[in-house]
Amino acid sequence: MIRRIGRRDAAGFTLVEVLVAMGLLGVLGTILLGTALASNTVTKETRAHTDVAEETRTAMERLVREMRQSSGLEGVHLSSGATDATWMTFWTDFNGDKAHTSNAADPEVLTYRWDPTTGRLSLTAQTSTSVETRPLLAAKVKTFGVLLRSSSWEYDANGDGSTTWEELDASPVGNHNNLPDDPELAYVDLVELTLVVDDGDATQTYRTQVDLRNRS
Ligand SMILES: [Ca+2]
Ligand SMILES: [Ca+2]
Ligand SMILES: [Ca+2]
Repeated sequence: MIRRIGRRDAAGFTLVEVLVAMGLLGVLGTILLGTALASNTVTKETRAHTDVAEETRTAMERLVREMRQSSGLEGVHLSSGATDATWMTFWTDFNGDKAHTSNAADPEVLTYRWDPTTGRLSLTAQTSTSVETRPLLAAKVKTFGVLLRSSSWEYDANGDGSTTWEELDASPVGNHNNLPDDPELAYVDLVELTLVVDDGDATQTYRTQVDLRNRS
Protein backbone atom coordinates (compact mmCIF):
# COMPACT_ATOMS: atom_id res chain seq x y z
CA MET A 1 0.00 0.00 0.00
CA ILE A 2 2.72 2.43 1.05
CA ARG A 3 4.76 1.40 -1.96
CA ARG A 4 1.86 1.99 -4.27
CA ILE A 5 1.30 5.57 -3.00
CA GLY A 6 5.00 6.26 -3.51
CA ARG A 7 4.78 5.01 -7.08
CA ARG A 8 1.76 7.18 -7.74
CA ASP A 9 3.64 10.28 -6.43
CA ALA A 10 6.59 9.56 -8.62
CA ALA A 11 4.39 8.97 -11.66
CA GLY A 12 3.84 12.65 -12.29
CA PHE A 13 2.14 15.89 -11.40
CA THR A 14 -1.54 16.51 -10.97
CA LEU A 15 -3.25 18.78 -13.47
CA VAL A 16 -3.47 21.52 -10.82
CA GLU A 17 0.28 21.37 -10.21
CA VAL A 18 0.97 21.63 -13.95
CA LEU A 19 -1.40 24.59 -14.32
CA VAL A 20 0.20 26.40 -11.37
CA ALA A 21 3.66 25.79 -12.77
CA MET A 22 2.63 27.05 -16.20
CA GLY A 23 1.07 30.14 -14.63
CA LEU A 24 4.23 30.91 -12.67
CA LEU A 25 6.37 30.45 -15.76
CA GLY A 26 4.09 32.78 -17.69
CA VAL A 27 4.33 35.50 -15.03
CA LEU A 28 8.10 35.11 -14.82
CA GLY A 29 8.40 35.24 -18.61
CA THR A 30 6.32 38.41 -18.81
CA ILE A 31 8.46 40.09 -16.15
CA LEU A 32 11.70 39.10 -17.88
CA LEU A 33 10.45 40.21 -21.29
CA GLY A 34 9.25 43.52 -19.85
CA THR A 35 12.64 44.17 -18.26
CA ALA A 36 14.44 43.29 -21.48
CA LEU A 37 12.23 45.59 -23.56
CA ALA A 38 12.59 48.45 -21.06
CA SER A 39 16.37 48.22 -21.01
CA ASN A 40 16.38 48.04 -24.80
CA THR A 41 14.34 51.27 -24.94
CA VAL A 42 16.70 52.96 -22.46
CA THR A 43 19.70 51.85 -24.55
CA LYS A 44 18.08 53.20 -27.71
CA GLU A 45 17.28 56.54 -26.02
CA THR A 46 20.80 56.84 -24.63
CA ARG A 47 22.19 56.09 -28.07
CA ALA A 48 19.88 58.72 -29.65
CA HIS A 49 21.07 61.36 -27.13
CA THR A 50 24.70 60.47 -27.77
CA ASP A 51 24.16 60.58 -31.55
CA VAL A 52 22.56 64.04 -31.33
CA ALA A 53 25.40 65.36 -29.15
CA GLU A 54 28.01 63.83 -31.45
CA GLU A 55 26.34 65.11 -34.60
CA THR A 56 25.92 68.61 -33.16
CA ARG A 57 29.54 68.78 -32.05
CA THR A 58 30.73 67.65 -35.47
CA ALA A 59 28.55 70.23 -37.25
CA MET A 60 29.66 72.98 -34.86
CA GLU A 61 33.36 72.08 -35.28
CA ARG A 62 33.00 72.16 -39.04
CA LEU A 63 31.26 75.53 -39.02
CA VAL A 64 33.89 76.99 -36.68
CA ARG A 65 36.77 75.62 -38.78
CA GLU A 66 35.34 77.03 -42.01
CA MET A 67 34.59 80.41 -40.45
CA ARG A 68 38.04 80.66 -38.90
CA GLN A 69 39.62 80.20 -42.32
CA SER A 70 37.05 82.49 -43.88
CA SER A 71 38.05 85.74 -45.53
CA GLY A 72 34.98 87.45 -44.17
CA LEU A 73 31.23 87.49 -43.93
CA GLU A 74 29.49 88.17 -47.23
CA GLY A 75 26.03 88.54 -45.79
CA VAL A 76 24.06 87.90 -42.64
CA HIS A 77 20.38 87.89 -41.92
CA LEU A 78 19.20 87.54 -38.34
CA SER A 79 15.79 86.06 -37.65
CA SER A 80 13.24 88.66 -36.64
CA GLY A 81 10.52 86.22 -35.63
CA ALA A 82 9.24 82.66 -35.50
CA THR A 83 8.95 82.31 -39.30
CA ASP A 84 12.03 84.27 -40.31
CA ALA A 85 15.21 82.32 -41.09
CA THR A 86 18.68 83.23 -39.89
CA TRP A 87 21.42 82.81 -42.44
CA MET A 88 25.06 83.60 -42.75
CA THR A 89 27.14 83.51 -45.94
CA PHE A 90 30.89 83.59 -45.92
CA TRP A 91 33.71 83.05 -48.33
CA THR A 92 36.64 80.83 -47.56
CA ASP A 93 39.52 80.95 -50.02
CA PHE A 94 40.35 77.25 -49.89
CA ASN A 95 42.61 77.28 -52.98
CA GLY A 96 44.38 80.49 -51.93
CA ASP A 97 43.98 82.40 -55.22
CA LYS A 98 42.41 85.39 -53.44
CA ALA A 99 39.32 85.06 -55.66
CA HIS A 100 35.89 83.53 -55.21
CA THR A 101 36.32 80.16 -56.83
CA SER A 102 32.93 78.83 -57.79
CA ASN A 103 33.96 75.80 -59.84
CA ALA A 104 36.23 74.30 -57.23
CA ALA A 105 35.65 70.79 -56.05
CA ASP A 106 35.67 72.43 -52.66
CA PRO A 107 33.09 75.23 -53.03
CA GLU A 108 34.23 78.46 -51.41
CA VAL A 109 31.00 80.34 -50.81
CA LEU A 110 29.00 78.71 -48.04
CA THR A 111 25.67 79.61 -46.49
CA TYR A 112 24.52 78.23 -43.16
CA ARG A 113 20.81 78.66 -42.74
CA TRP A 114 18.47 77.96 -39.87
CA ASP A 115 14.75 77.83 -40.48
CA PRO A 116 12.80 78.25 -37.21
CA THR A 117 9.61 76.83 -38.72
CA THR A 118 11.22 73.44 -39.47
CA GLY A 119 14.06 73.54 -36.94
CA ARG A 120 16.47 72.62 -39.73
CA LEU A 121 20.04 73.80 -40.01
CA SER A 122 21.31 73.47 -43.56
CA LEU A 123 24.42 74.19 -45.53
CA THR A 124 24.34 75.57 -49.06
CA ALA A 125 27.39 75.46 -51.27
CA GLN A 126 27.45 77.56 -54.41
CA THR A 127 29.36 76.51 -57.47
CA SER A 128 29.23 77.97 -60.99
CA THR A 129 26.84 75.25 -62.12
CA SER A 130 24.78 74.46 -59.08
CA VAL A 131 23.57 75.45 -55.67
CA GLU A 132 23.54 72.46 -53.40
CA THR A 133 21.70 72.51 -50.10
CA ARG A 134 21.77 69.73 -47.59
CA PRO A 135 20.65 69.37 -43.99
CA LEU A 136 23.41 69.47 -41.40
CA LEU A 137 21.63 68.03 -38.41
CA ALA A 138 18.89 65.45 -38.20
CA ALA A 139 17.84 66.78 -34.78
CA LYS A 140 15.59 69.76 -34.31
CA VAL A 141 17.44 73.03 -33.82
CA LYS A 142 15.41 75.33 -31.57
CA THR A 143 17.78 78.27 -31.74
CA PHE A 144 20.66 79.32 -33.94
CA GLY A 145 21.96 82.49 -32.35
CA VAL A 146 24.51 84.68 -34.12
CA LEU A 147 26.17 87.59 -32.32
CA LEU A 148 28.39 89.81 -34.45
CA ARG A 149 31.13 91.76 -32.72
CA SER A 150 34.09 93.89 -33.63
CA SER A 151 37.44 94.55 -32.06
CA SER A 152 37.14 98.20 -33.12
CA TRP A 153 36.72 99.42 -29.54
CA GLU A 154 36.33 103.05 -30.64
CA TYR A 155 32.74 102.23 -31.66
CA ASP A 156 31.81 100.66 -28.31
CA ALA A 157 29.23 103.38 -27.65
CA ASN A 158 27.99 102.07 -24.29
CA GLY A 159 31.50 101.25 -23.09
CA ASP A 160 30.72 97.68 -22.00
CA GLY A 161 33.91 96.34 -23.58
CA SER A 162 32.16 94.82 -26.58
CA THR A 163 31.38 96.44 -29.91
CA THR A 164 28.19 94.97 -31.36
CA TRP A 165 26.96 95.24 -34.95
CA GLU A 166 24.17 97.48 -33.66
CA GLU A 167 26.78 99.90 -32.29
CA LEU A 168 28.66 99.75 -35.61
CA ASP A 169 25.40 100.39 -37.50
CA ALA A 170 24.76 103.52 -35.40
CA SER A 171 28.37 104.71 -35.64
CA PRO A 172 29.90 106.89 -38.38
CA VAL A 173 31.09 103.73 -40.20
CA GLY A 174 27.59 102.18 -40.23
CA ASN A 175 24.69 102.93 -42.56
CA HIS A 176 22.07 103.35 -39.80
CA ASN A 177 19.49 100.95 -41.25
CA ASN A 178 19.22 98.58 -38.25
CA LEU A 179 20.53 95.70 -40.36
CA PRO A 180 23.92 93.98 -40.18
CA ASP A 181 24.97 94.61 -43.78
CA ASP A 182 28.12 95.46 -45.76
CA PRO A 183 29.44 98.57 -43.94
CA GLU A 184 29.24 96.85 -40.53
CA LEU A 185 30.26 93.35 -41.65
CA ALA A 186 33.57 94.83 -42.84
CA TYR A 187 34.33 95.51 -39.17
CA VAL A 188 33.01 92.27 -37.70
CA ASP A 189 35.83 89.97 -36.64
CA LEU A 190 34.26 87.97 -33.82
CA VAL A 191 31.18 85.79 -34.13
CA GLU A 192 29.49 84.12 -31.20
CA LEU A 193 27.30 81.16 -32.11
CA THR A 194 24.67 79.50 -29.94
CA LEU A 195 22.98 76.31 -30.97
CA VAL A 196 20.09 74.92 -28.94
CA VAL A 197 19.26 71.40 -30.04
CA ASP A 198 16.26 69.30 -29.05
CA ASP A 199 17.39 65.69 -28.63
CA GLY A 200 13.94 64.25 -28.02
CA ASP A 201 13.08 64.99 -24.42
CA ALA A 202 15.65 67.60 -23.45
CA THR A 203 17.52 70.50 -25.00
CA GLN A 204 21.26 70.92 -25.16
CA THR A 205 22.98 74.24 -25.64
CA TYR A 206 26.25 74.64 -27.52
CA ARG A 207 28.06 77.96 -27.59
CA THR A 208 31.27 78.96 -29.26
CA GLN A 209 33.20 82.04 -30.33
CA VAL A 210 34.86 82.29 -33.70
CA ASP A 211 37.69 84.67 -34.34
CA LEU A 212 37.67 85.66 -38.03
CA ARG A 213 41.45 85.87 -38.08
CA ASN A 214 41.77 85.63 -41.88
CA ARG A 215 39.31 88.44 -42.53
CA SER A 216 40.58 90.45 -45.46
CA1 LIG B 1 39.66 80.88 -54.32
CA1 LIG C 1 29.02 97.87 -26.43
CA1 LIG D 1 23.53 98.44 -41.42
